[in-house]
Amino acid sequence: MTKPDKVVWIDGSDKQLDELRKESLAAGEIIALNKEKLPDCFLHRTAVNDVARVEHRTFICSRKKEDSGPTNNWMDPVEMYAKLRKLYEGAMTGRTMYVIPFSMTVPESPFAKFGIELTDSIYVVLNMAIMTRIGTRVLKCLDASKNPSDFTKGLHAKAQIDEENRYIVQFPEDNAIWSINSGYGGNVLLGKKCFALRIASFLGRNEGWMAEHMLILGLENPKGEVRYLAAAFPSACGKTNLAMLIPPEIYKKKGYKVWCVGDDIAWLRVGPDGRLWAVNPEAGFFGVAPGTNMKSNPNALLSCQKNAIFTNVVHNLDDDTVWWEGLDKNPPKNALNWKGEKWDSASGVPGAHPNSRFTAPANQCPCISSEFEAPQGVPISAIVFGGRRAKTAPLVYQSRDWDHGVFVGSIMASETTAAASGAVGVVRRDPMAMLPFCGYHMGDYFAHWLDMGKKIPNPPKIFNVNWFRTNDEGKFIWPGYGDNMRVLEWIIARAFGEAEADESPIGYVPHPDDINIEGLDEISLDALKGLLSVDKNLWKEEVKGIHEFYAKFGDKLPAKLNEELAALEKKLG
Ligand code: SAT
Ligand code: MN
Repeated sequence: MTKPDKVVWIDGSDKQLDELRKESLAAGEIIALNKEKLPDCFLHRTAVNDVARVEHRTFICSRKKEDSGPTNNWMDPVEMYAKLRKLYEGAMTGRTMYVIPFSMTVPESPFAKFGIELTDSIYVVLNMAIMTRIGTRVLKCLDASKNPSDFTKGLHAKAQIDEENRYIVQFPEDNAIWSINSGYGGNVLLGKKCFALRIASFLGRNEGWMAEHMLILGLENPKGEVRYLAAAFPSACGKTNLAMLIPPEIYKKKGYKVWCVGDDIAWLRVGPDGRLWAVNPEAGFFGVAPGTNMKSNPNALLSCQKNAIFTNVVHNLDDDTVWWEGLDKNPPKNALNWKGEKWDSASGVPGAHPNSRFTAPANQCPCISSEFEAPQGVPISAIVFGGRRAKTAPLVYQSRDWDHGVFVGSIMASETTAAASGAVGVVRRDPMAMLPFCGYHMGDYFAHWLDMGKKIPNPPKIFNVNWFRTNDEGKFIWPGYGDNMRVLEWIIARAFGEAEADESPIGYVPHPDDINIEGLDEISLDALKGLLSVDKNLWKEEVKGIHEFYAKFGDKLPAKLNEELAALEKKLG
């Protein structure tokens, strides 16, 4: 259909990847960076119209419309295939098609799922080589696998990078993903959102497991015990920062450590011991660059000092390094912006795109967990939901039980970010941070969550956090970053029944004394009280919004969630 001139099978060897880098360099698709300062690192610029996920052009083409649901775009698969076939016709003429066998999680893991991505972009090959396990090693496992649902077929063509004809399409019943007219991140690295979330969430429902938009981290206490939590936040709300958090000095001194298992996606299954176990299906980080610095996230910065790909950041021409807003206070003088234009930092116009990214191998992260590639994953003691909310949501609260926790996840709302095209800063409902990533009807997804609760004999406790509450001047009250450790400590202690809490209409909130603010000068006990307060009037407003949102799902909304909503209304008085 796409009629490539050449077909190249990706074997995953360094030799082949090196040759591809050379070809990509020669074609001007990537730029080599400083060999001493950033060894084996490259810069790539996407087309200016192609800088983020495109939710309005993303489709879930299940056979029946009601299986895709009110939160997804849908088209009849027969129609969609026909429409796309025309766009793919001859799209690779004069180009090379790369065949990338890839595996989500280590291919030897019993939880592994495999895919083949066909693409005409070397940038995609090089990114997939970091983000997933690729090559002959995967083909062998794929050969041995007996379950057809273990294999997803992905097709990507850049075509003309034409926005009007850009389509990111999942066919869940066919285990197929077709993507065309984009060359950017989540639209084209098909192992990531398309497969590991949209297709995998559908598989998980059918097979009794969960694919979630969650980071996974391990918190080591001074006794050397490591307790794991998984946390769901919308794109560009700090998952990568939380996953690699460096505890404040007072914690470090006592011997607390945080270990990163994953920063974006978790696949969760009930283990033989009745707990919920999680693996990170990915092999790398595709993190937001702006705001990443030696204070906010040194581990992320250290992860991308070699073998990394930078997309849409500033190019410092003096020493062939990269820069972005918030990296440091010294923007380069002689530089090109993310579009490749001469850039003057004094102009006040940002040089890096707000959704510019680094792609870095996870095993380069200084705090990568020893369990990062453990085939059975890690046992999860707490699930944390969170979003960006200037008001309403307190710093942290705990759900009363699993079902109430599902309710808390289902009513998540967050201000939109630059990770997707469209307006930024608008509050929207984003249940479990899965709004753009659920591969089937969101009402059925809620039912699956409730159902999983019955299947996990020893379920994790469920929490909600909000690092983003602002004061009257619009400034964030909570310092965030490493200091989020103070909240995680309470969460983990609660999960193990080792901490106190107060009852509130929305769930359990810590008593201000329960959050350790030792050594945190910018927060007074009064400010903390404010952060933990639950404003009944704001929550009554919130309830109205939830009613509106729930109405979308009609009779697919599990009755249990309506009961939870009624209970909340009653508690608010
Ligand atoms: O573009 S990605 O989907 O990979 C990143 C994100 O939006 O979370
Ligand atoms: Mn994400």
